[in-house]
Amino acid sequence: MAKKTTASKASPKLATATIHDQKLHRGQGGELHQFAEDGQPLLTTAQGGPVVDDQNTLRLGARGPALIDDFHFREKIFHFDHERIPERVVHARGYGAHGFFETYESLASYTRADLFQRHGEKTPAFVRFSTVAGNKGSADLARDVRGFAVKLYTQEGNWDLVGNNIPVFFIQDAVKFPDIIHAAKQEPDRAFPQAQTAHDNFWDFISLTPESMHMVMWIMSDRTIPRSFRFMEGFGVHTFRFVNAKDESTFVKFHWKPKLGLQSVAWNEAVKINGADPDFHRRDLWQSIQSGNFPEWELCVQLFDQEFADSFDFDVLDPTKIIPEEILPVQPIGRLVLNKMPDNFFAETEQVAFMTQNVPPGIDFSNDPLLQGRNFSYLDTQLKRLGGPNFTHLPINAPKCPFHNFQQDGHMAMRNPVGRTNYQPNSRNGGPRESPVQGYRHFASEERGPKVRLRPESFADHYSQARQFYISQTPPEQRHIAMALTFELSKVEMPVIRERMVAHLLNIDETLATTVAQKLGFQSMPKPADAAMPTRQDLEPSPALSIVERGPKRFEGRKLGILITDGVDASLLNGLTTAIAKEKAVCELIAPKVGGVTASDGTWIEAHHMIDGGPSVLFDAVALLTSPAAMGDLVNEAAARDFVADAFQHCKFIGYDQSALPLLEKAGVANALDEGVLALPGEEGLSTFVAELGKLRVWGREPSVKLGKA
Ligand code: HDE
Repeated sequence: MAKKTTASKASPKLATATIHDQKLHRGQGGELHQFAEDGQPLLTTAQGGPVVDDQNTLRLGARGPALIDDFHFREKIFHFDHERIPERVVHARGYGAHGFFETYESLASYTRADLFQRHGEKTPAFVRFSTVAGNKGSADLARDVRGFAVKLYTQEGNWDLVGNNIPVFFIQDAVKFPDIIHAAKQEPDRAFPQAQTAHDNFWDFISLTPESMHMVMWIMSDRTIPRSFRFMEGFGVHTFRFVNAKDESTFVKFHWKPKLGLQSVAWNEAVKINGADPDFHRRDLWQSIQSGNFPEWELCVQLFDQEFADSFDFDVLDPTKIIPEEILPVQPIGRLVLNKMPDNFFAETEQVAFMTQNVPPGIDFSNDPLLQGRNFSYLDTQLKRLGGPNFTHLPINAPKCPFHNFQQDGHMAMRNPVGRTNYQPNSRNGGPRESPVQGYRHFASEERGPKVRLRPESFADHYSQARQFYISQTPPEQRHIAMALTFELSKVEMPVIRERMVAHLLNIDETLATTVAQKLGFQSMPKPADAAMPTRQDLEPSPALSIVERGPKRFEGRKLGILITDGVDASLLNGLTTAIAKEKAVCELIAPKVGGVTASDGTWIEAHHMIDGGPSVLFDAVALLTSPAAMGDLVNEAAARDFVADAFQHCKFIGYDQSALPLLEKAGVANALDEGVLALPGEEGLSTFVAELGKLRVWGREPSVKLGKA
């Protein structure tokens, strides 16, 4: 039976356009600009050929086979088929932003690096934050280390400080990197779990690798579930060198300190955020930069000489160790401001290529074996990922200072030498030359010794700093470490792995070990693990290691979620939003229905979310501004009850007006009201609430809601 055929409805006019219908314009360079009938630029192929119909492929008859003559279709599909490049083998999921680095004062006595010579010098920057284990599409709040990679486009070439939000690493030698990463990522046969270390392979490797114990304390702490990229620290991890114009070296460790202070979320909250908004961290950075609230960090350094290094309890070349800030204070030397999102995610964030070996004159490496291995790996990985040696031609990777060399050809070469001379030395006095004065001089450290595969004795103590980290945490943070270990090990199927881990914990803290063992249902305790270094040192706690101790004490940069209903007291709502704006924080309104509510004075108030779409886990604190009339429906809504119950169990501040009491009751918290649940109405109520918000959480509540009972 003959079928009726219809012409494309999408763009019938385009399909019938002829060259006579087009408006033609010559550009300043004489190039032809073609416009479609509606004034939009004319769609062309990648070769510049005008496209007649982008809705229908070329066919033999309306219902016949497609024709190979259709070069537009072939080109379009071919390009689409090649849109993906390999994701990063680690740190696949990331998000970046542009900004600048500003130097406070000249550091000429320590380093000849051009960016540190002048007070107020501004250097363009690009930063990419990432998780490590998950694939590109994984959720933002996986429990994981965060990458904190900074590219500074200095006048003497790019400097990449490719750091993490944790100052130590799992392993001491780069040769173990493929093993730790294989173990952490999805198991190879089943390809799960995604973006999680809660599985046998990871804990098997860890429990057989005592050098990872310090890092284990960090990753089981709330550091691995940050509230925002904006509220986390960054670390260069390794010891580097500053080298001055006289070729004198000073050891340096780099720290990024967030201006808004540190903050993390609760584990139960992280799990729910991943469902409610898997792009939570991306959205946070996007929203704050787009609204002009530019995140900022200070670059701080710990500077020390060989004498300090020799006197320090641990080896400064060991990347599983820190130098506590209380022993060697950090000094701020400049600030990093992120003020512009990329125009195109792929072109910039995906194609940016960080390489630890990108250092300008005046910054040099130490012999940290992990750093040495990284210097080898990063160039290699870019070649694979970006498909050829010319990835430095991509704008995001190209230096912003002048550069000249004789490199040529290769895939996608955009810049090629002109003229006859593409070598040097040459007789035509042509092309760039090296300079013994201005060129990069590696620090001429004296090195000698036999060629060996040997771990130094000075790397052998794996427990002292792990314990120091643990005892430096506040009680809620210690509870969270115990809970995290229990959760992760509960997912492990081989009992021997759990036992081995508890045996290590016994070398770190006995109470921690017993708490975890009890929760895991151990009948008896194992023997402490054989330590490479039997005597663990009892180091002084370092309060700088606690997030809670370093809390911001203010609500700036945070978000209040206000649940409103029809009949909401308009002046109370107005008072609250004004007070929050004064704190340089943000409010979002959540209403029972999409759209908004009618306030007590009859005004229409637009809401950002309906309750299901705006659960309280997305906010740092919540307020309940309701009306008696709306309460009947609200108390019967599960999402509204969860909104309150979650905010309460996540130890958030809750402000409410009296009409919301039945909701507090239905959420099961009315009998447990504490200093974090505050009645709002009245001048005083409002200002007390806003002032209290700076504390961020009511940790004292945690044991009573059982969340924290490990
Ligand atoms: Fe990386 N790491 N890494 N790493 N790393 C990569 O390079 C590697 C290590 C870090 O946003 C890869 O471009 C080895 C420590 C960040 O694009 C790869 C070793 C620290 C990023 C690589 C380490 C890091 C990477 C994968 C052990 C903190 C993301 C894709 C010796 C100081 C950068 C890529 C971005 C990425 C190798 C250990 C930080 C394969 C061999 C320690 C932030 O080259």
